[in-house]
Amino acid sequence: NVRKKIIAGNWKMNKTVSEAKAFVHVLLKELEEYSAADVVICPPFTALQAICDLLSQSSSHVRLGAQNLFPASHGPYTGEISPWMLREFFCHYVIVGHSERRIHLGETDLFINKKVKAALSASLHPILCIGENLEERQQGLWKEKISQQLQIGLKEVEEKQLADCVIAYEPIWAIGTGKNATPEQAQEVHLFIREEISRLFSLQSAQKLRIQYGGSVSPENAQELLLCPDIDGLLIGGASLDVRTFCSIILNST
Ligand code: G2H
Repeated sequence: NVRKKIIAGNWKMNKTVSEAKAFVHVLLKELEEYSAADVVICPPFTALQAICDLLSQSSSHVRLGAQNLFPASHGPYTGEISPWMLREFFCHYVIVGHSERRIHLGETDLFINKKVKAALSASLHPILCIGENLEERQQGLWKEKISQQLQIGLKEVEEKQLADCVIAYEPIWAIGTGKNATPEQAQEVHLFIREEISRLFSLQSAQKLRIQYGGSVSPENAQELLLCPDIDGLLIGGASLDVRTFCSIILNST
């Protein structure tokens, strides 16, 4: 397995600028010279500038990610942020299609596809989130759901651009519930995602693509999830908010 692990913290709507700075000070100390896995933090937009400044003064490998973007370069889109605005803060990644945005803001697969393409055209790495809800899992419909989210979400993405994408499998029933998918359940879906990517693109591209797991990741379950052959990293919400907890997951992961 040549895929480098990628561990990202999704802070969601948490942390003021001063809280974010305090977190990053400790993070940079704890992860000084660490490079075994790619580490990404995704703060709210309001903290991007402050964190960008701190990262630029350090030699750390920690990367910055945003939690969302709007698929246009500029224009009359009140309250939205363009890919180029994120590039100003040296964001490398951007989360796209998180289930919380699909649920609370009505984002559709087609709109998410526009965001994936907008991110790629601005040289940002989209982290495309997909995953089924509890009902779909109980009714045995998760394959159909995942397949549709991939097919539409990655529509018109060129094969060479796929190398810049990350997929995050986040079963909705496991998000913020304290009830993570078992390593067996997650591995089964991750393998299915890789097979779908192989069908949509090629086997070679599928083997290179990094697929993260997200949903109630904690220091207790992170290691066993990461040991699964098709789990290439983690997208961590709640457990990324405490810097010591987040670092312990990273430092024990490789
Ligand atoms: C899933 C995850 C991070 P949590 O949304 O994206 O959050 O780890 O709190 O379940």
